[in-house]
Amino acid sequence: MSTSAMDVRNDLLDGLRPYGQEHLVAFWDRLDESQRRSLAAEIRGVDLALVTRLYRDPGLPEAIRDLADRASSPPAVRLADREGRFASETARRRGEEALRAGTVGAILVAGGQGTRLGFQHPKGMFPIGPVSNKSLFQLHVEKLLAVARRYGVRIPLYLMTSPATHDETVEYFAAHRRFGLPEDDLHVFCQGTMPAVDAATGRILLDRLDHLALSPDGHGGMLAALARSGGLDDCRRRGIEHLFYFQVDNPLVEVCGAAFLGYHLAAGSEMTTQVVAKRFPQEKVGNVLAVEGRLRVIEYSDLPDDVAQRRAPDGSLAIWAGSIAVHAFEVRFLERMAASAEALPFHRAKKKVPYVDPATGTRIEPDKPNAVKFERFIFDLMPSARHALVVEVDPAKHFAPVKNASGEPSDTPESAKAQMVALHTAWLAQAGGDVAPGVPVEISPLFAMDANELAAKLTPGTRVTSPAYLA
Ligand code: UD2
Repeated sequence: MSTSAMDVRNDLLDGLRPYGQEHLVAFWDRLDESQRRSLAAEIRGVDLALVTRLYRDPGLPEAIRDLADRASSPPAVRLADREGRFASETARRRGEEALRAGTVGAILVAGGQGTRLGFQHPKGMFPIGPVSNKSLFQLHVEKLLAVARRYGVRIPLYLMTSPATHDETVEYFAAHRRFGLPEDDLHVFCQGTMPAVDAATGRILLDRLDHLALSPDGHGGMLAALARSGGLDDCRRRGIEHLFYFQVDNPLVEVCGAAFLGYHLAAGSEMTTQVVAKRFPQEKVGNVLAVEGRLRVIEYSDLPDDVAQRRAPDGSLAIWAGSIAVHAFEVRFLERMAASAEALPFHRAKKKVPYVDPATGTRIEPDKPNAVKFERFIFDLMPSARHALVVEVDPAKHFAPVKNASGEPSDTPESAKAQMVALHTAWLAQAGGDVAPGVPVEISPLFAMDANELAAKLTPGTRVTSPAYLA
């Protein structure tokens, strides 16, 4: 080993020793020059004091039980009442004013690895159009373009990737000319990572001899990454005051919905979140709770089962409001939060993470959870908001998550496509058309964003008898 390689190793060891992480350079002499450089850079990028503190910290469970015991369900405004009439035209008009004034932007988080779906590319590339086969990314961009066109403005898209999805996402958008989004209106930024640690010892895991087991730091990583990438400055420069936030995996999301934004604005809310009425206690959505006048979200996996099962006197779920991870943020609120390192706590999750055995250098595929991963969740900003608001939406119109692979019982590509077809079939019926039973129909957002827009374009009496894509 050259003297300089020894120096680098010794230097790294000095930093690692106080935290008991010396094993990370155990295979130094087996690495070539470029592998050493990349491993050294990865090690230097880790906040070892933070990782040590997080591993030792008992985590949230006790605090969460305490919170859950003091919590009640939040009051929520309803985007549409049970009959489907808009609860408030005033809210819609307010949202439309902001859209027309060009003060609204959008953030799409797409850094997740989509492991459950079993798709080998960024989830946004997954083909979801029931007839068109268009991808989630294309669908989201077309929705954004349709809103921008309706209000005669440009709406910037801040798109978050992770190291696992970044390059392929960028190439995909370039290959498709951003699906029509002007270059200036797409700001792609990459979130940070956190190392996985051995659950029994707290040692950081090596994924390969020259590479740490790193994974995205949760969608809460958006806050720091948006600021770091210049996204918040870009908002300020363009006069964007509010950001509509959504996840890549929901093809039914109403991107920049005017009524939703209108409620957010009318309430002077710093953070507004969409919820659905949970169908069963352990549904995989965040639970929105009110604790001593502050709203917060407790993730489904963190909510103790007995608390989730609690019932109101009328038999309905006491904790009923499920966050579908669609939010509106005031940009000034994000700026204030981004300035505070402690704004978001880390959550721990036990996961199966393949690793290199530090004693032998062999790679091991564990058959049960062996590691702790640390992630931040963006919804943890909610208690810090001076004003926060909950808006209830109809899941049939707003929520069709694509989480699991085909064949699983729920939240599959098939269930999402079926929901899209059902909604578009209903729009056609409302617009005076008719679809033969069992025939799939899909309406491009660029053709119509709702039943009213469709009615203006459809010849009355239109009958669809074979698979149709209206574009
Ligand atoms: C998320 C919410 C859950 C509910 C549900 C609705 C969390 C922790 N849970 O559950 O409360 O609202 O969605 O569908 O938010 N992502 C990143 N970077 C990351 C991790 C995730 O960009 O490091 C993105 C990911 O690409 C996806 C979204 O965040 O768009 C949700 O991630 P998930 O699938 O891990 O969350 P899930 O389904 O457990």
